[in-house]
Amino acid sequence: RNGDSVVTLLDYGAGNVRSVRNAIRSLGFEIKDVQQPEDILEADRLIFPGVGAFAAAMDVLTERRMAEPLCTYIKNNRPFLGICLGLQLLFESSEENGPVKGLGIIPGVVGRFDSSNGLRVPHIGWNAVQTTQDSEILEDIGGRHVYFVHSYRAMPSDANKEWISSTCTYGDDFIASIRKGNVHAVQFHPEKSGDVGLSILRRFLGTNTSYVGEKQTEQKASKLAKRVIACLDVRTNDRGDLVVTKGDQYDVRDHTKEHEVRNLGKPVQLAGQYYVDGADEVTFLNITGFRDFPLADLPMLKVLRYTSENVFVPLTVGGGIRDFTDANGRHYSSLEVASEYFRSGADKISIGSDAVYTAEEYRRTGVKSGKSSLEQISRVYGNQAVVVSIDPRRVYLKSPNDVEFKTIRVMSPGPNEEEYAWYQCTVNGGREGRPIGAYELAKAVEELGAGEILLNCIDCDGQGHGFDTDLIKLISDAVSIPVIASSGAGAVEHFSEVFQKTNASAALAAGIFHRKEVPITSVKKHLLDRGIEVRL
Ligand code: 1PR
Repeated sequence: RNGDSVVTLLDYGAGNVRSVRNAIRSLGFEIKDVQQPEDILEADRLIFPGVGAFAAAMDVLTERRMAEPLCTYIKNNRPFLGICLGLQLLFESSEENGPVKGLGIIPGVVGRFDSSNGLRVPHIGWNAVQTTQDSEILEDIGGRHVYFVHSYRAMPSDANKEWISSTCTYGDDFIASIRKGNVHAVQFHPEKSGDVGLSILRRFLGTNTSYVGEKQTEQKASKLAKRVIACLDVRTNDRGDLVVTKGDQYDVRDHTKEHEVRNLGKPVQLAGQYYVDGADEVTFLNITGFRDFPLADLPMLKVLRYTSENVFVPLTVGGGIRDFTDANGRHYSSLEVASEYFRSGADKISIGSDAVYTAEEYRRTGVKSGKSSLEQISRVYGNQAVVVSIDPRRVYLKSPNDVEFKTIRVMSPGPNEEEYAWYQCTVNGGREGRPIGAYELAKAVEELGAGEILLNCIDCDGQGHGFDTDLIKLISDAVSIPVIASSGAGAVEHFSEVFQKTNASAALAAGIFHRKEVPITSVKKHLLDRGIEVRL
């Protein structure tokens, strides 16, 4: 074994570091896991991808007697790369469920983003970094977008300024990376930052090739980019093959005699293509997850495993995330289902039907039981890992007083000249309407711990007439977590429209990408021409 190609990984088992492993392997390196404290001191290069909550991570490091060798390793100026929490833990303390003491190597306190001025927290997405000193591994990266997902951050101060190698602006200027000698740490996720991220890892690993993309001549003021997401609705067709399908208002069968499930391609292959085309994220929805038991649905887990080997942007998976009792009476909790997805390479899971029942219950009782899928998964993996997917249908009304739910005055009247509408939530892939509106659901799930909302609209799905901007404005103004606009994209103009008229953080499309009508690059270029910040 050639020692030069081995990287030591400090994975304390708190979450998904599969993508870090995949990224290291894709660069031709082998991974040696830290098994005991001594392995840290013997490492040639150490990568520490922190996951989960600050306090829990410190507890594990202390219990396993790893905190001390880690501090020694860093103080000896040995090659080190901390990622996300792996940066935060180097500071003196964190306010996350605290104050909690950190490793105390860098002066400063890690605090929460201030959401009081309407800033959406968590900070999720592609934001540009400004390099402040020769950071070595960030060469050529200043002004480029990298992927962040976090609610806490360390702030620059006189006491820590010699450590700072780049900053990023989100509300305030916070520390995006540090460097002193051979010690590096980044708040963002290089393993999820596409080519730019891989080039950062490559440089840390010493293969020192420059970033091959277009050279950035000047650093732009950092601004969170609007994300363009490719969505793959996945199910098994009548022949038993797992296919990417696409519905019209959720009907995925052809209008022919055979009535077959539309087949638009293979999930792993399409996801790989969208990554190369510049998708900022890829979402898989197991659209028959409400029927089948997801853990029996091994093909979907395999899809994630294979996809995450080559796709270095965030992956979300949804469909069937709920408690389940199988035919033998064995009970699986939604947390087990989600954990299996995370282990297979998902960065976020998305909950649909189950979140509707939870929100209904919460509205009825006013009590957070703490036992719902949403609450449990968010508690263990953090709210940035939990998306709630809403499948609303527009219901026209003569008067806003006709229902107890939030209504809006519609731009174009309904079939009987109705001027108002509410958006009724549905479950089981749009098959059943429930007594709760999209507005009420969004507010409730935000309180219960959702980190993001994927906002579909059954009326617009697959129609290509544009997003329902009334609905998206209503929801994106009502919550302070990011909202992903979905359903109805048919042309590049629909993307600029949704970002200009609403506060959506991302726009998702399926049909136009699968049918190759509009490439992702054209969407990005159009947004850029309209002055909308995107990652190129
Ligand atoms: O309820 O937790 O099992 O989750 C089921 C998930 O599957 C939900 O996220 C739900 O939205 C999704 N789903 C269920 N049935 C369908 C269906 O189409 N029959 N797909 C379905 C929903 C909607 C979008 C679509 C956009 C963009 N797909 O994700 O990709 O509307 O399409 P477009 O750009 O072509 O207009 P659970």
